Amino acid sequence: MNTEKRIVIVLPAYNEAAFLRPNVEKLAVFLKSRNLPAKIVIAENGSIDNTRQVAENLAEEFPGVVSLMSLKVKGKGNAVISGWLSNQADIYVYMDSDLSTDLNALPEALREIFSGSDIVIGSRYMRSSRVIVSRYRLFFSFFYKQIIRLVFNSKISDFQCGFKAANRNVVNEIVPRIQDGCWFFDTELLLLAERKMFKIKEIPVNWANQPGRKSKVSPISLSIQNIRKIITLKKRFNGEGF
Ligand SMILES: Nc1nc2c(ncn2[C@@H]2O[C@H](COP(=O)(O)OP(=O)(O)OP(=O)(O)O)[C@@H](O)[C@H]2O)c(=O)[nH]1
Ligand SMILES: [Mg+2]
Repeated sequence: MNTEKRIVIVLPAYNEAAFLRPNVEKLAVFLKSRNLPAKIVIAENGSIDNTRQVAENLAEEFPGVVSLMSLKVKGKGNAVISGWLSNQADIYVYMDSDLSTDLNALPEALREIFSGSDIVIGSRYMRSSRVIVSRYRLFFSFFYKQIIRLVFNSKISDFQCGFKAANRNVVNEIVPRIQDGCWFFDTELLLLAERKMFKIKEIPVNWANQPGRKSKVSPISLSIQNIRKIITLKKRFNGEGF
């Protein structure tokens, strides 16, 4: 894909030392093979393994392509939001650094943004999506999205897939209004954008957990936290007259 647009891809990374190098190399090779002049920003905070060192080495080995942001505040949302807000670009992408979403979604997402979508999200719930996930995780994730759809009257099918792209309007107008810095941030992003009538396009993705990697999420405690966050956001929407 030949593009003059500036593309930034933020990879949130926390304790990813074991997987970061192969994944960043894979992404860099992919970008080159597709002629995509994107910058990769590794957004790391407080890892207790040597993720930061691995990221520094990668930034040295891929000058002008890979850079590192070391953040003080914890949370995946904070990492993505800081990575997006502190880089000038035309298109902003984030993907989980374990590359659980197949990279073929990237050119498709960019094409959709070029043709006028404000936000493109990977969805694991479309007919042609291919997803390898345990029934246990599937249960929580399905239940979560159904609750959100009901409470907020949303049309979105997957709030939490770790693959999203947005244009500059979204980053200027919606991202600064996100209040959650952890796991709820992308649900908030999508609900705010949907309310403001931004054009959101869902694309099917192939999705699988990286073999051997342990998730950083505990579904039960996350569900409890999320219920509180849903109530708070609903109140905020009512109060602010969104
Ligand atoms: N910078 C930063 N990144 C984080 C933090 N927590 C998680 N991440 C990153 O966020 C991405 C997603 O983490 P996962 O553990 O796969 O969580 P998940 O994808 O929501 O859950 P699974 O469905 O179990 O994979 C990975 O790239 C993590 O390294 C954090 O506190 N800070
Ligand atoms: Mg994951």
